[in-house]
Amino acid sequence: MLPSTVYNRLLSAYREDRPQFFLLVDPDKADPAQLPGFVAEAQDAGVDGFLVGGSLALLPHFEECLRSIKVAATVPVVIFPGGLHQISGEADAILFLSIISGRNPEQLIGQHVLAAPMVHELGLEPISTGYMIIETDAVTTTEYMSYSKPIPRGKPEIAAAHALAAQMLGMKLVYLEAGSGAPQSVPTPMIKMVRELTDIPLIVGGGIRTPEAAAEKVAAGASVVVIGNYFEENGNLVQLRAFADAVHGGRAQRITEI
Ligand code: 1GP
Repeated sequence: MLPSTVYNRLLSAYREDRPQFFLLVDPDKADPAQLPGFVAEAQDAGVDGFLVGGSLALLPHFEECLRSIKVAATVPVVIFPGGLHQISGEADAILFLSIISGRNPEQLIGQHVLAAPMVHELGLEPISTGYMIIETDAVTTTEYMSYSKPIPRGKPEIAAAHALAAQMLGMKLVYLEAGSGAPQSVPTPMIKMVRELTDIPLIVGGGIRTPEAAAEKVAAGASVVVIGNYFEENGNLVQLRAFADAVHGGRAQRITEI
């Protein structure tokens, strides 16, 4: 049996074809006092995990947010770091992200050299992730802050070659990112081609605002669908279950409709 780590949980879900629905919590938009209730509600609705982080940090309460989430969380809580300021032992794991779509050495290896000793010392589980920013009609915060050129959205083969290289380099996850609040999500043919060429879990996020869109990402091959912005509106929380059901049942419409 695989040791119980966050990565092995993701890997088992991938191998057993159980798509996962993760929420992104941006600490700049969160009230720590509200987080335990939000987390409990999300889990009841079927959320499988939480990513916590963001490209910017305007408020100094990252760790407080993590602690508040952990009060109620029974599912993995994973740091999605915007930089070195978002490393903490309060989470279950950290996505050790290399922005492989760009050629900015700081985002490929520089920041990681600074982060690694801290992650090690904290005993935090690092999950090495080949992270790709995918072009949309807007320049997203992720793209701007990372000085990383996105992959053209009409070129699925470029994304697939990057994903394959990430897998060959030993990375454990591939993450296709349109950017938080992006006007378009990652194109379905790109997800499909990355899925066909690789056999590690594939995370897809950015600009997903309907259960149908979430299901479409899963049908194309996403192992984990991440949604942030849409659930920052309180009124949208009633739809959590519809999204969770769409992700969990999304394999049913596989491929024939794409
Ligand atoms: C996670 O950045 C995304 O990959 C979240 O994007 O906020 O647009 O859902 P949204």
